[in-house]
Amino acid sequence: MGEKKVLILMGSDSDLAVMKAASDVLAEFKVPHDVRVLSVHRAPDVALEVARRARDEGFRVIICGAGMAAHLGGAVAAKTTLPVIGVPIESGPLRGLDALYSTVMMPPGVPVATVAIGGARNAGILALQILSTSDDRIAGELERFKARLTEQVLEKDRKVREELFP
Ligand code: RP5
Repeated sequence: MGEKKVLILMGSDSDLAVMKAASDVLAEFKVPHDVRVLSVHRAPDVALEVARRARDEGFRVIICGAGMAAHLGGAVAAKTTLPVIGVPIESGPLRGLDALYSTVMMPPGVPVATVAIGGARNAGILALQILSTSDDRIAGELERFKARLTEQVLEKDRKVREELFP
């Protein structure tokens, strides 16, 4: 494994069950990455310092997953010029809507590219797509990945039609 390219941050270890999907898809594509539990509420100085240093450390994309009043993505985006992808996590009585709004409703100038509630796998894929703009190996793997998605749908189409119209 070479230099770590993607930094995955999450607000709590309770987010790991969801956020592991981002790490898993990066591992599938053999992309070196790091994973940290760093709450911007409970450990603000550490979290912001990690965000501030991320580009110099070689990271090219940051993924932030957090639940409830989810300020991690926004605060990290305030401290870096790297692209930041936010994953709202379903947690607490509002079941992720609070985290979705907190993550997506950023002021002009400080974007967080927010995926669906619990959409950690898509966050990983979006990170791969960003890396693919300057990495032909990842671009090629993504082409094959998309082709497999198409094959899978066509196979389902074939099975459903076979079942309904034997
Ligand atoms: C957020 O609060 C975390 O991202 C997590 O989703 C939620 C609950 O955290 P814990 O109480 O499980 O540590 O900050």
